[in-house]
Amino acid sequence: MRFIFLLILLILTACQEDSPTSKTVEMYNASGDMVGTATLNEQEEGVGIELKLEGLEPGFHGIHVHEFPICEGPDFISAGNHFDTEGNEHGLMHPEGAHLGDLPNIEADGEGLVEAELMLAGATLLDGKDSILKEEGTSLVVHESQDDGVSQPSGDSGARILCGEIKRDEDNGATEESPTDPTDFNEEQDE
Ligand SMILES: [Cu+2]
Ligand SMILES: [Zn+2]
Repeated sequence: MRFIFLLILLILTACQEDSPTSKTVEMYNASGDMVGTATLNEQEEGVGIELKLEGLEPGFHGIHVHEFPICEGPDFISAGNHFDTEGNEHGLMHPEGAHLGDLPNIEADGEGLVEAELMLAGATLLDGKDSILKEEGTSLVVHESQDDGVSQPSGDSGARILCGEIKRDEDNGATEESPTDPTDFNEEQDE
């Protein structure tokens, strides 16, 4: 019984470590209004992104992970360039691409809503050079127009219209799956 108790303790400790496997990012527009969320999940192929947005112009929009976790409107230039760990060219269709932060375009429907699931292949929320949480973190940026997949430096996707900071912090993410139901412990200790 003691062994199981220790095992549970170990698991709980592991969950509370710095690297979350899931994280919710709030997305803001140039006026500073929150217009949706991106839920990031660590998966085998990379980081899965579940995107829910509103208030966009109908049609396609470029979206990328940018290198700094700083979303200062209205232009979001503070987010820096695309997140890139290999010195690649921009674009999922570029022969010398792509940036690790490059993603396929998203499409807003006639009401300006987006519900999409994307995969940031090769990236991770855990430690390492391809971690989108390394150093201070990164950001998720949505553009005014569609990314053509080849033009430098950003696929001719126009202005940055939404931005969300992807970073480690106490009030977001890591806490979601840290279960501490004290009754679990009591049951074990009764033995
Ligand atoms: Cu971008
Ligand atoms: Zn790029």
